[in-house]
Amino acid sequence: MTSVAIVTGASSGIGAATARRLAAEGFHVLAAARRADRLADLVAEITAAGGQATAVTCDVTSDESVAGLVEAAARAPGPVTLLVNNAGGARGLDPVESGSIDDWQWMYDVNVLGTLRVTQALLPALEASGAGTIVVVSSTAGLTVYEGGGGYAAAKHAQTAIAGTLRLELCGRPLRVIEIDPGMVKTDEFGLVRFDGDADRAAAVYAGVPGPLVAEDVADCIAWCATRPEHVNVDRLVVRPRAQAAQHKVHRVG
Ligand code: 8X3
Repeated sequence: MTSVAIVTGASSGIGAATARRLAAEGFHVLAAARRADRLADLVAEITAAGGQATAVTCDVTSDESVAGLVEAAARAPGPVTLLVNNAGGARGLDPVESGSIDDWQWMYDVNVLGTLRVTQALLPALEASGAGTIVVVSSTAGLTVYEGGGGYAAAKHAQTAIAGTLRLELCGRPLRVIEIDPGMVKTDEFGLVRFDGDADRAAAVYAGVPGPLVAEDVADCIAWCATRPEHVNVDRLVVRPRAQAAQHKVHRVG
């Protein structure tokens, strides 16, 4: 029977790339996100490529919406063996002393409480599958702080804490927890969301960087971790572009 993988934040970037990749690996993918039109296009693309996917409109900040995702999982054509908590994002690059409470609230709600809500809701189905995998897409900002990144780093550190705690608490049950920490990834929307639609500011982050990661690079890492034999737990995978040796050590040309 086909295994089912659930990917949140699947309408763009790392989430969409992960949905495509997992479908190519043979999963039936439940692609979950708020934007139904984007999901419909993604599902059509996956289906045209010979894969299986279902769109599920879902806002990870809503209990009711996540309950709908659980119902969709129950109707899916196979056991739910994989959950990729990918929904998230950054807002603002302000110093802590002037950071916007609204931005910080949004980042905490989506990244942290979204991961908590979706994971809690789907744990029974993942465990019932006999071998469930929970992926938490955090960030190198979950390991290291940087100026202006306080709100995002606080949220990502919290996600990292959730992943580590969950792995301890689930030890002995047929569930594994994988944390993925990408560094600089050039996606269509991460920077636009962070800078409130300012495309120039978003592009400047990657200016001159020879080969930032792209969404498919991270999807590749997620797929590799999630398809290891079930007794293997890749606790944490940190992935950066070669040109980014550390948060502040970025090689730029030109
Ligand atoms: C990685 C983004 O801002 O830490 O998630 O480079 S950042």
